Parts: sequence; structure tokens; C-alpha cells
Amino acid sequence: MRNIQRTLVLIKPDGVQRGLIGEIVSRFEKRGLMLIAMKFMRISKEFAEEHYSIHEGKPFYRGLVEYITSSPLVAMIWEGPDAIEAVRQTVGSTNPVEAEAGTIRHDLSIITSRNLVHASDSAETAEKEIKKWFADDQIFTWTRIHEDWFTGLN
Ligand code: 3AN
Repeated sequence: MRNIQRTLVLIKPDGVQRGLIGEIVSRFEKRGLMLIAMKFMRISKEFAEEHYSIHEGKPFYRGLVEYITSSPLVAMIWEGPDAIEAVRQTVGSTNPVEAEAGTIRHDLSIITSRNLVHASDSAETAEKEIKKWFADDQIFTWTRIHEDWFTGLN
């Protein structure tokens, strides 16, 4: 049985500033994931602090909040079979110099504090993050023509 999941992905301010929105979106599209929500926004300090609350107190926390609020970002929901793991794999390890070749972080970034993308790290986090970032009426499920060429008929 297929495990269809949804996951939250952010193209962080460095991705926007560096003109990498199209490149990053393209990698998820080509992988066969489906985009079901997308918005361009600048988040408040309070919103960022809540999003990264798990890192509160760590040495990089203040810089992280500053980074994510410094410019607009792109928030998206991607859907597909095992989407949480598939997206994390396409994104690559947190530290770009440890990320595998072919991943977004390896190919397009060099330092952890400017690693371009956020992606939910578990089913529980994905559910929580999607609720925080998107209202139900901002999410659009749709039928892809030729779906069988991406995910098979069964
Ligand atoms: P990931 O984004 O790979 O799930 P997390 O959740 O450990 O990684 O970290 C969230 C974000 O915090 C990272 N994407 C990165 O921007 C920042 N970060 C994590 N560790 C460091 C670090 N040692 N120095 C600077 N920034 C960091």
C-alpha cells in the first residue's frame, strides 16, 4: 500500500535572494511530488520563534530567527508517496558539506546557516507545521493527468 504523505517545505530567504525559487521547486516537481499549496510571505519574529522553538537556547537560535525573518520566503506543501522522507532526501543533510551530491543543499549551498530549505522531519511535525503555515482553504488537491507515469496505476 502506498503511504501518501504531505510535508511542509520552505524556500528560505537565501533561496529567494539568490534567485533559486524555480530551481528548487523544479527538483521536487521532477521527483514526482505534487505541489498542493504555495505562498510567498515574510514571517514575523514571533512566528519564526514558534516555528523553530525546538532550537530555543541553542547558540544558533537567534541567528536562525534573524535569517528566516530577514526577507520573504516561499512556503509550500508537497504531497506524494512517502513524501516526508522523499523531500528530506532531495533536500540533503543539514550541513551542506555533509549532504550527498545531487541534493539541493549539496549542489546549491555551502554552510549550515544558509542551507536554503526547510522540510518537515516526521509525520507528526509535518501535520503540526502544515496547520501552522496554511489554512485549509489554501490547500488544493488536484488530479494529475498521466499520474500512472509518476506513481504507477496501483
Ligand atoms: P534540518 O533543517 O536539516 O531539519 P535542523 O532542524 O537541525 O535541521 O535545524 C534547523 C535549521 O537550523 C537548519 N536548517 C539551519 O538553518 C539551522 N541550523 C541548524 N544547526 C545549525 C548550526 N550548527 N549552525 C547554524 N545554523 C544551524
